[in-house]
Parts: sequence; structure tokens; C-alpha cells
Amino acid sequence: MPRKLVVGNWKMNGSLAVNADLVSAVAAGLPCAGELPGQVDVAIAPPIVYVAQLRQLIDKKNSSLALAVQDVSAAASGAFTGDVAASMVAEFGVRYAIVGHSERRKYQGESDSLVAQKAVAAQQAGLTPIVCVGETLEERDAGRALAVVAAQVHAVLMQSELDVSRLVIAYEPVWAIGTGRTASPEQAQEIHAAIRHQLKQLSEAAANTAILYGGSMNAANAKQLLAQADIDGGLIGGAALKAQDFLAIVQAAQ
Ligand code: 3PY
Repeated sequence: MPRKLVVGNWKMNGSLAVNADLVSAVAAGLPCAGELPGQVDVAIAPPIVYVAQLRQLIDKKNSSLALAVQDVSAAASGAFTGDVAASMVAEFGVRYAIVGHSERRKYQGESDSLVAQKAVAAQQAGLTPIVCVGETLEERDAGRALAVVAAQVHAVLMQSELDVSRLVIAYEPVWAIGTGRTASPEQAQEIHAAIRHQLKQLSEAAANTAILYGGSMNAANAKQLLAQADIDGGLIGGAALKAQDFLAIVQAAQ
């Protein structure tokens, strides 16, 4: 699994027409599938209803662009109205599943333990989970940022079925999401280094675990953030909706 990764989280944005334009523009700036792979794996997470459309667009362009989803169910199948199983999205060649984004923790009340179960469900279907963690502003101001993030990571690592070598962590401080505020490179690096240390205590494979920064990463601040030793890529919100900005971030990650 490459340690460098940039994922565009489109959140609840897009339409058939807009997606077609955006994917074409992004694909035009990336290597074709089968070409010498770049150093950075690049993925897009559209709203779930557009996964099939993006699969077709990516295949038609023969692009190296990978697909991700914004969430999966913790269950394999059954009476879970509105949910989508990881095995279902895997049928569309999806590579990554974001789980535990702070917007889902906030609006859907997802707990650390549910997020951890979703990470395991994603792996069991052959996907790589991107587990989002991050503290609120109140928690940071109270000096609890490191402890909060450590507890969120611990909930995932406690799962006995989890394969640490097929895991991505995204540190997204809640106060930097959709606010235009970004953690300083030093603030982000401090948390990333702590996450790496925590992962390494479980497995040496953690040296290669991608730890992404998310939270208003954009074309202007990406280079400085990505220059930090333990920041291996980005989970990109608003800037992923503009091909030029998204590609500039990919470039900064090379
Ligand atoms: C943001 O950048 O706002 C995000 O939430 C990315 O997931």
C-alpha cells in the first residue's frame, strides 16, 4: 500500500454533468492506468449514488484515479434501510472507504466503536478504510487534543480482526472542517507523530501506514503541511471540487 495518498471527499456535492467534467479534468492531470505509477495514489470519494458513474468515467479514460466511498455499513447485509455494505461498493472496484468522518460522528451520532466496526467491515470486503479522527475546538482549548485522538485511534486498534498494514488514518481537527481554518503544520505534525507512535506500538508495519491531514487543506497550504515528516497526504474537502486546486495538492504531495 503506498504511503502517499490524496483523497478528494466530495461530500454531498455533484451531479451527473458536473461529475463528468470534474473527473475528466482530474484524470487529464494524472497518469493513465498501467503507466509508471506516480508516487502518490489519488482517489475520489463521490456521493454513493455516483460510484457507478465514476467507475465508468475512470475506466473510459483508462485513468489511474482510484475510487473511494464516504461511508460503509458495519454490517455485511440485512435489514439496514439506507445503508450500503462494503462488499457492494467493492463490486465497483472501490479501493478505499472513509469511515468516521466528523460530519458523520456529529450528524449521525457515530461512536468510536461503530467507526471501528466499519473499518473492520471495509477490510473484510477488501477495501482499505480511511479512519477519520480529530478533536473539537473545546477539546483542543482544554489541552485534550492528543488524548481525544489517541482514544479514537485506540478504539480501532483494539479490534482483533483489524489488519494494521491495510489501514489509513486521517487526522481532521473538527475546528478546521468547513471553516477555512487549518491546523498549522506544527500543530498537525504533533498529532500525526503521536498517531504514528501509537500505531508502531502495535506493529512495525505502521512505519508505512499513511496518515493523512484533512481540514481545509488547499492548494495554498498543502505544500507546507505535506512537508511534515508524518503527513503522508491529504483528505481534501472543498478544494477537491476544483480540478486545478485538487491537482495542485496532488503535485505538492509528490
Ligand atoms: C474538509 O477539508 O473540510 C474535510 O472535511 C475533508 O474530509
